[in-house]
Amino acid sequence: MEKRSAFIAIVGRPNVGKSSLLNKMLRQKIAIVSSKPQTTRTRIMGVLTENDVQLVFIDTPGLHKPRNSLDKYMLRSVNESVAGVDACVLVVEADSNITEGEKMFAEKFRSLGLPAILAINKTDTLKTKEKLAPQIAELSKLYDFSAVVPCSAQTGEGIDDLKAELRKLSSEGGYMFDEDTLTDQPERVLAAEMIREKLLRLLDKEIPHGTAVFVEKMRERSGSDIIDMDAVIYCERDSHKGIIIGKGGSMLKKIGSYARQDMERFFGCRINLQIWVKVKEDWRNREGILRSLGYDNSDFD
Ligand SMILES: Nc1nc2c(ncn2[C@@H]2O[C@H](COP(=O)(O)OP(=O)(O)OP(=O)(O)O)[C@@H](O)[C@H]2O)c(=O)[nH]1
Ligand SMILES: [Mg+2]
Repeated sequence: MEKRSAFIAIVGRPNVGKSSLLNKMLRQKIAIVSSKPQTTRTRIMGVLTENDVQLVFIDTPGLHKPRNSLDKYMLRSVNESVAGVDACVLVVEADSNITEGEKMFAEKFRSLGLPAILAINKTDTLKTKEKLAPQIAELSKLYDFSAVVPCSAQTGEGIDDLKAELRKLSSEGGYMFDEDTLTDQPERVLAAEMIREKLLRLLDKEIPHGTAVFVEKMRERSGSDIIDMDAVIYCERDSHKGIIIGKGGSMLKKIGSYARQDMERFFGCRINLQIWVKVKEDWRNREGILRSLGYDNSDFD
């Protein structure tokens, strides 16, 4: 059979479960997930090669009104992702109202003539499925979706249907990447993201949103299966630094130990992780710093 492929952007409002769906479809965790909105900051590519079809997913930051340069970067990265793909998955939460976000995406699909599938995620939270039909009817007025798939990234319900619908949108012409490609994220970035996920999980409110994580060193110790890693957490204020470190270093220890467990599972070896916390005031508005931390708009110019 001729090999087929498709580039697919996963889009939607913050916190609807875009990254969770990507991980579930790939059966590998490459995108971090948290209960706080605006978890994903960059485009993350994940590749699934199955049944002679290669689906190349682009996970995108949840769309929201930009308040600083980092937000503007995120918004641009969504726009650019949508412009360059064969199809989109618009993710919404079951039992939620239509907002400006969905309307804006529908408008974008229309202007680009882009096929889109509507994924209604978190169906596990519904007590009965009665609410699905009216929600589907409302959303279907926005756009002529190629398919509507109720699903749950948590239980796996509907995930195979979603993949099957996406395969229908693929075209002939071979694969874009090697069959065993999983992601375009370098190992250092994956490791830094694992640390940022723990910050989002363990710290309250705005503090994690004002952090960036950078892995400065990642080196295999010769003759052993240990990787030595140095990472820096940048935050915006001295007071935040204190909170991230915690009493007697207790919070930083917890962050490091959870992140290390994830890394050891993913990389399949032991990790010796050292983390420092540094203050860089207002980094989210400083283009030079954004660039040095990997939030680089120049790819888009
Ligand atoms: N109950 C339930 N929770 C889910 C499901 N999918 C995702 N979640 C939860 O929803 C929250 C957000 O998930 P993410 O995957 O980070 O959402 P996102 O859309 O990528 O968010 P941003 O990157 O911030 O735009 C997390 O707490 C997930 O555990 C689901 O199917 N059911
Ligand atoms: Mg995400």
